[in-house]
Amino acid sequence: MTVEVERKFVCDAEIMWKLQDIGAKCIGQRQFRDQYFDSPDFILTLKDFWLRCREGLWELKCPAVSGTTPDNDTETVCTRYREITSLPLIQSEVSRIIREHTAEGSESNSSQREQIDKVAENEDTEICSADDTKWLNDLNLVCFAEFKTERCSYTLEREAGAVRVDLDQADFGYCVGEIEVLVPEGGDMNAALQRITGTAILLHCEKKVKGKMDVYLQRYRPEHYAKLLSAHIL
Ligand code: TPP
Repeated sequence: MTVEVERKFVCDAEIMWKLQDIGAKCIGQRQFRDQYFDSPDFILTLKDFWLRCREGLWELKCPAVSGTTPDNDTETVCTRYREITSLPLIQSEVSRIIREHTAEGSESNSSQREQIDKVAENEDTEICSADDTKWLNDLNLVCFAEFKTERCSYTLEREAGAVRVDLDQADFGYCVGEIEVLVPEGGDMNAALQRITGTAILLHCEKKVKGKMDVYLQRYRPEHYAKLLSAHIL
């Protein structure tokens, strides 16, 4: 399993020149549509889990750092998420989170619990295709955000390894840059944080900025956004 370490930055008109100046190579441009899912009462995102389908590929981003308040700047501007991309693993992890949440409260009934358990054990889903939505219905998951992104990707070779830079333009009128390093399980997290900070300094892009989802929810899902803000997720 890999951990995605990422820092977002303001994507201004000069950014492409700055990337060229520091020797970053453009590795392609593509467009994709993202759909994000959660329960109607936001069980996943209030725990900082992000379930996404991007062009038929599923991904679950899970918080990779415990809830302690970091005291150094590098840590606060970089996010770290463990990424799960295997659908059966995603299904069992999501049903575990929902099951645990449901066990904490008293609002569930036994048939709801049975459905959740079925998805966890993968009983009904083994022979399903990736676009099958039955498991989403069984877990009562609904799409809360959907948007398209036009992405230009760059790679920059640093002493300790490559750094990826993505320039994203979302179809709801928001642009953001992302500096990203993937750290394999047990890899050197501090080195990755340093490579990202070093790149942000080289690009003169040290100002903290909102992500696409932040802006999307604030605009189109204010109730959800307010809940995430008060839970200190966004
Ligand atoms: N980014 C910041 C700066 N703070 C956060 N709390 C999050 C992200 C949490 N978060 C919100 S939406 C989302 C996550 C992990 C899923 C999309 O992640 P992102 O890396 O923005 O998507 P991508 O670059 O893959 O489009």
